[in-house]
Amino acid sequence: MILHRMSAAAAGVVLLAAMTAGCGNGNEVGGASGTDDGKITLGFSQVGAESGWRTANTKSIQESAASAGIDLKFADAQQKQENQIKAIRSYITQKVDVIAFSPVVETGWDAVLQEAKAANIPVILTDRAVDSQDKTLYKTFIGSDFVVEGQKAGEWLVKEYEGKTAPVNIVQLEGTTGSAPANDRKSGFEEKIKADPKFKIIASQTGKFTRADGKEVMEAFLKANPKIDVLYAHNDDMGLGAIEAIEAAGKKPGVDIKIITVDAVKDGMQALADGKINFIVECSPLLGPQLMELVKKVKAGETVEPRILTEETTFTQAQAKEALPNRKY
Ligand code: GYE
Repeated sequence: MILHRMSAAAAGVVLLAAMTAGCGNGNEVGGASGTDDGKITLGFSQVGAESGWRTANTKSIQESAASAGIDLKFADAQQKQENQIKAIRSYITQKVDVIAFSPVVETGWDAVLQEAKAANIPVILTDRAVDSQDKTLYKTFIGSDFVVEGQKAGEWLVKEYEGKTAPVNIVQLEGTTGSAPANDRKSGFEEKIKADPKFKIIASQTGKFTRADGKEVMEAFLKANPKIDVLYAHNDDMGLGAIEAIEAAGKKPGVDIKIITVDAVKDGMQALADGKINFIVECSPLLGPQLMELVKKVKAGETVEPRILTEETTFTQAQAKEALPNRKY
């Protein structure tokens, strides 16, 4: 309990530092509401800076707010729900026009979303979902279908091992525990492979969507399991960390161990083109322009679609080589 309180206090300090550090560059949580200059003010609570995907997503949101003439108040929650709740409460106090956020985990949002609703501030979910039963707590949810992404990963694997009967030992690096992409990429993948008993998930653990944790967990997987045929990582960064661990163990990533990841950020695509990853399911982080359109619409009181899906594709090694030169993130 004491420990818990201490970590909450420490997190508060981090958030405060983020608030002050952002001053003057349009990133601050604090400051007066921007409504007096006639501009729309958007309070955005970001998950963190855990991956290449997230960096590209933040850039997309900041750049498109600037070009849409929207006053953006931006806070990085360092992958902590308590920081996101604090940021949202602060946006409510500042009476921003619209709140948008990418929820780090799916559960536990109803209370703060009810506060936003009571203050008449529309909320837009970007990238990740919440599990609230009350759909009036937010106007729309814009982002990918993570179940479909997991299914695409599973379908590729089923095809890759078509006609073979030997057991296929799979290890899985899961995203942040309790997050929508970790839950859904896992269930979509497992759904596609479960019909064939040769596919065996022999280990599955979170690597928190980061390179460092991906590497560390893969090291442990390699030590505990002499025969790993396939790695399924819920994002490129964990896959890239795992590649380092595989190489350090004297094995060839992409050959001795086949690797499937999700995102298709530049570093992932490069590893795919280099033959170290075998297949990537794309997840686009470029949500900024659509988000700003939605912000304007909800501010104007227009009705918007409750679910807006991002279009995305998949990449083989040959397709990655072709797409790399024009890749934006
Ligand atoms: O795949 C991962 C990031 O929520 C879709 O979060 C996003 C995921 C993305 O950390 O790299």
